[in-house]
Amino acid sequence: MATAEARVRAEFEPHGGTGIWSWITTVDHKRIAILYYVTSVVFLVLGGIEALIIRLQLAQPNGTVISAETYNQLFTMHGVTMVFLMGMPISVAFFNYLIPLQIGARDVAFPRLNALSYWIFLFGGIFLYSSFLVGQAPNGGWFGYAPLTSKQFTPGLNADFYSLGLQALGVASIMGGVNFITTIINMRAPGMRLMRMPLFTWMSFVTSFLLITALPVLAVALFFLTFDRQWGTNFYQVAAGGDPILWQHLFWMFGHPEVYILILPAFGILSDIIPTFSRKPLFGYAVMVYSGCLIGLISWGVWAHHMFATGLGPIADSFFTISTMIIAIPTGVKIFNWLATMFGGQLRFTTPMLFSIATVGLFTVGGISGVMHAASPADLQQTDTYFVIAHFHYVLVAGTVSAVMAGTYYWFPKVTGRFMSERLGKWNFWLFFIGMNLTFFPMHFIGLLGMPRRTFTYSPDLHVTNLNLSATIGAFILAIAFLLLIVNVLISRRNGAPASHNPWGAATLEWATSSPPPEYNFGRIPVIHNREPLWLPGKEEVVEAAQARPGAIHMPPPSFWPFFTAIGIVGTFALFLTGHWWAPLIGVAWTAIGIVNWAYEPTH
Ligand code: HEM
Ligand SMILES: [Cu+2]
Repeated sequence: MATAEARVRAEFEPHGGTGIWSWITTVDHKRIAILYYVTSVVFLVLGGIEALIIRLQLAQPNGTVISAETYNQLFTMHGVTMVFLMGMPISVAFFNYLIPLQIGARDVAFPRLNALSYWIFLFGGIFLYSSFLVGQAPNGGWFGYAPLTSKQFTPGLNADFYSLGLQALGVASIMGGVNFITTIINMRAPGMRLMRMPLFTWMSFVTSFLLITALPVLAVALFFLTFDRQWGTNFYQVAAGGDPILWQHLFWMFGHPEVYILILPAFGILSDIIPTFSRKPLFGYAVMVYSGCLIGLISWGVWAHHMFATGLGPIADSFFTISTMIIAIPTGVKIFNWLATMFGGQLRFTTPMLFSIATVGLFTVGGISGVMHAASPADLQQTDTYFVIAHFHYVLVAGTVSAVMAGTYYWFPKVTGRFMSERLGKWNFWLFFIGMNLTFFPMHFIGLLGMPRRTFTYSPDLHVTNLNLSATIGAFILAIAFLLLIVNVLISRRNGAPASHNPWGAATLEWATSSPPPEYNFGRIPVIHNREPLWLPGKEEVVEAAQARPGAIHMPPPSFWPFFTAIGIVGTFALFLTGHWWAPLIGVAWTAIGIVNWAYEPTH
């Protein structure tokens, strides 16, 4: 007697397939999410290896592990990788998997565009890393200041790989932002009002607006750089009336919203996990939504706090000092509300909850040093030193990465139908916590004692040798913690304890579907009556609808054209390296073939 599940499947023809071709042609948001996650973790490992080599070089004064040029390439690629090839896409992995499930949709608004974004990201990352094959990886720092990136000071292809690679990745991010905004506005289940959406979806919504507004600014800056390098224009050339400070303004107009593109998804993850393991609704839901929107808005008005040392003048310095301190207020509200949610709750210290609590605490440490930088006189001491390195690793490693680890342990049962090992999870957490603080806390003092960032050696007279050695030891402990996460994922996929559709007893809609969800997500689109659909009256109906017999549901068929078109788009940028004006036209023609076939392929 076929199970109910099998009968449901029998009526709905899943596109499925598990071979490589099914992954190349998939347009299913859940599978695209897995592609984003796995690829981002591979880049996390690459960025981590770069960081470990940097730490080996800095373990002792006057280190000789690597040369100055290699050091420049490694820290630049470490920063570029961790921001553009790990931090942003791993958030998109969670966006992709969760948004449709949390709002009650069968997929995102533009499934093929979704696949295209992924393939551009992958090929863009491969293009950037191919620079190591020719020994000319980007070496001007992740924020590529002019005029260092000009042809005069970087005659090799280093800065071309940087500008063309980031340009391609920007296209993928903007497409993704448009896709998620359209999905959230148009594809919510009946009754899923905006102010009933889970915080994770809300923070993804705000982040998507930052993606489509901030990445174009970077695109303009990169076009100016490419024009200067390829065709001898003078946007950043002082002698010809250009201005290198223009690059800094453009880069940080993108760059500061960028750091919120990296952290707001993490805030969303915490706001979904902490209520579940406190057995209490999120404290101050509406205020959490508004403070997230406010952070997104204000993030556009603080960029020049990265430029206090460029001599903007007291008025500008004062304005950006105040605006930067103001952004600490909505952030503080979030930290208070997470604590208020836990207060008086029935706390369960599962691995996802431990990572969430650590994220709240350690992110606050990073936030406090951020407020210290906001005071422009103090920043003149701290800028370009290891104090700044400590600051942004507390907000990015103990913020974004720690929350991603929490989210991985939390939603793994939904994605696989199995739990991750809690025993390995606890090891993962404590090694991460100890490694994180041992690596980056000493850096506050290394910086205040005067060690500049981006220098491949230092003198023993600086008296920071032991601090640097402990940072290096910490980095290796952190590396073991990352490996444990990967091992736990690989083992638990097959051997983890089976998980039901709602193993944590959570409140949000994604837990109404089976674990893992079927290709069509919901048998019937449920009607939503409140903010915690699986905690409040009507929860049985919601689950029953989600797992009902599907009937004739149309799901978009697999397509090869996103993969094909992505080769054309990234190829167009890569062919600028040849220096021949006609070469990129080959990429344009290839892309055109992809788009025409895409437009005329049957979707029913
Ligand atoms: C895995 C542990 C990590 C270690 C041990 C580490 C270590 C370092 C070190 C030592 C530097 C400074 C190099 C220098 O200026 O001389 C650095 C720079 C940087 N790191 Fe990390 N990092 C780690 C993870 C991350 C993560 C997860 C992110 C972002 C999400 C990140 C983003 C950056 C950025 C943007 C820079 C600046 C690069 C530049 O100056 O151009 N790091 N990291
Ligand atoms: Cu900033």
